[in-house]
Amino acid sequence: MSKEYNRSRFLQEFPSLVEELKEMLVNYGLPEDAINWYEKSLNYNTPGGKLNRGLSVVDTYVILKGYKSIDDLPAETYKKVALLGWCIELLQAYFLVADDMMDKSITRRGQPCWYKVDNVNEIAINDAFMLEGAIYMLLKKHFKGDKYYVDLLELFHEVTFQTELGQLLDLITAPEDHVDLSKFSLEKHSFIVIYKTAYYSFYLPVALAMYVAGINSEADLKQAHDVLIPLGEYFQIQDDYLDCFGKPEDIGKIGTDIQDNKCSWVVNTALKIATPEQRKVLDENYGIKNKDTEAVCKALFKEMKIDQLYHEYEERIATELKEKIANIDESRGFKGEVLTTFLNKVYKRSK
Ligand code: DMA
Ligand code: MG
Ligand code: MG
Ligand code: MG
Repeated sequence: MSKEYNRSRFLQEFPSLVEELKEMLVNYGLPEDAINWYEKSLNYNTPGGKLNRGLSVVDTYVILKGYKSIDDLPAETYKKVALLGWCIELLQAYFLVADDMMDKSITRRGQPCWYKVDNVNEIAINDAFMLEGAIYMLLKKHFKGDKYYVDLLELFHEVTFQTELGQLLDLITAPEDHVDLSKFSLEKHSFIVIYKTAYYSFYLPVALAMYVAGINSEADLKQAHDVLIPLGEYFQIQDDYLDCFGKPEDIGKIGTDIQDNKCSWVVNTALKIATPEQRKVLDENYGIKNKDTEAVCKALFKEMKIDQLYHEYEERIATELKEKIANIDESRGFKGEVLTTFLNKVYKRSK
């Protein structure tokens, strides 16, 4: 399966979804300027990323069904599975539009954050809601007749709620006006990232494909969960690492975690090993909206060799996950290969 081919095939599906959503607005009698606004928001916020989550639904389904490539799928089946992939991308778009406002970020995917675009501002809040709303309009239109329709709805609802729990804890652990590093810990970090990232980015695409493929016993969903959640935690630890150590050209965004007082893996790892002097530097410089104090923190993280600790963590977790995958019970139809594919996409990524 060529990665580029799968991606372009997946992208080809998007314009028709935009048309379907616009048609719904036409049927509600909305005026043209509102329809154009929605179209612009959909196109600006949904397809510009790596599309890993959406593509994963298709990849997972192909593997579970034992196909060789996406071209072996009946056209109708491809459309349905790709639609679920786009629903995750819409969920991601919804979270990101809101996340960038809450994090006061400047750029996303190499362009200004949506709320930073001229004339958008706080309307982005409603645009975020409408990106989420698109998921349920599309699911109803395309899946209402399927016996797993309610499973899909419940899964999207629960995973959305779990993500919001993670975002809540992320935000209240990083208040803007008050830096208190004693509120941080690697345990709290683990909870935040599992909820704010791992569920929707890793468990959701696989669970969706499993429902469509009919491989959906509690035991198999749990097997997927038990690898994908720690894998998602690893992915967000990479996000935290890249926020500090990555290049903006690679990651498509400018890191804000230090200035935003974020409970990131980087600062938590530093806190765990800091000498009293290093701790004092962090207390005085972390979480302040200022480039100079940010540079002081970055220099300290370099001096403390946090990047080396990150690479050690990366090797440790990859080995652990490979072992878990090797022990997957495939007797009910689930396949460890689904998880290996995910691990290979994440391992040592730089963007
Ligand atoms: C993002 O966390 C989580 C969600 C649910 C969007 P983040 O703020 O670390 O993401 P980013 O670094 O991409 O803004
Ligand atoms: Mg953010
Ligand atoms: Mg955030
Ligand atoms: Mg981040």
